Amino acid sequence: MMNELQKVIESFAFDGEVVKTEPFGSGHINETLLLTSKKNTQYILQKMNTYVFTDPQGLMENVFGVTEFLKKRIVEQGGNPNRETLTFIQTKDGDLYYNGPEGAWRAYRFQSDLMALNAARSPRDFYASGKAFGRFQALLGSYPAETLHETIPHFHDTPARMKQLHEAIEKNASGRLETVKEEVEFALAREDSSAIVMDLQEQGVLPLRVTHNDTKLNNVLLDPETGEGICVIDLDTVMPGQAIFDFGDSIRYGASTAAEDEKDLSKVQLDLELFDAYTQGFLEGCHNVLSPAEKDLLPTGAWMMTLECGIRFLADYLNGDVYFKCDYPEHNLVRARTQFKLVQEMEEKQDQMQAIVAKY
Ligand code: ADP
Ligand code: GN1
Ligand code: MG
Repeated sequence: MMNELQKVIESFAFDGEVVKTEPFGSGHINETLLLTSKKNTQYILQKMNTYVFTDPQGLMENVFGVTEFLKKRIVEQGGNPNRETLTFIQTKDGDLYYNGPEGAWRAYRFQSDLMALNAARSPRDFYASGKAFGRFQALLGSYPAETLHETIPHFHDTPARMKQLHEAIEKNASGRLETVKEEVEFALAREDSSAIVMDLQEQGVLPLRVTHNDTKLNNVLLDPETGEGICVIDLDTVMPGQAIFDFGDSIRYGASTAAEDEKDLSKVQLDLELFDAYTQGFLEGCHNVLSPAEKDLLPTGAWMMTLECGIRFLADYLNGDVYFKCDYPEHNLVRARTQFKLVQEMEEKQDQMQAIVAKY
């Protein structure tokens, strides 16, 4: 009898019989597999996390719309659309994804000549990722935002994330509340400042743009030879959002001197050289579409994304690790602590960050 994974694989229009299947990448949300066919073609097969993404059809319509749009823009600019954006593989029935008792699965062509990094090897890598995310946003500048499904409502609405933390504290589903008093206090001490960006958005000071919303370093593929940022991936959260949050989430993850789950907090600092490199790359990639207010608020975007991510890890720890993939029981708490350490670093280095932004 055919096992479940085989049945999923059979449903996609791959070129040649799949002969090898291996776990791949280090994303926190989806289950990612690398497939190799008899013809030596490789594919990424992903089981979408439907706890996180409750509308896989809407999500895949976004991915379809965005990749088709990007391909056209890339061709206009004389680029290679198959290299510079994701190409997904339809099912044999012509659907955007496979939906069955085995879950919701989608497949992409594997970009075997590009690489994803979990940490920048040098400021150059980080500059390159900034340029790619900036370009991504510039390319989507004329995308019809009203056609996008909101795949995760209130995704970067920090006050709403604060509310979720309050709910997690109240429920204390994991019974861990007693052990995280210090972290909870740290987060709640910043509650009053958590609405700054949403308020400016409501006042029309900060415009909504079509943004990526998950701009971790490992969500852009680089050319291993030239070091250039080529292809932005992980398009699941492309939605109307804040440009300063795309900037900020990259800084949160990539401008730290340590990994997101480093246990030794003395190793976790904000690296201003990396901050500088990313700022330069992002602004170049954006082609100066950002308003003076947006530029001025780039450091705030970094601070807010780091605080928000810390809150999300902490809330998930209290909820019993239902959202982010964890390798061990304290994983989410360790992650929350690195984020809060970075928040503190950003508060201390605010003037230096502002001076770097002013340079460009
Ligand atoms: P998650 O939402 O779990 O982060 P991603 O879509 O980011 O899932 O995929 C996880 C990892 O798989 C990426 O960080 C990258 O290393 C790799 N990956 C995903 N798609 C591709 C692709 N088309 N080509 C090459 N590598 C890919
Ligand atoms: C998740 O999917 P991945 O690993 O690229 C998360 C981001 C967080 C990040 C923290 C859909 O990103 O929002 O910032 O983990 N994605 C989703 O590392 O929640
Ligand atoms: Mg990812």
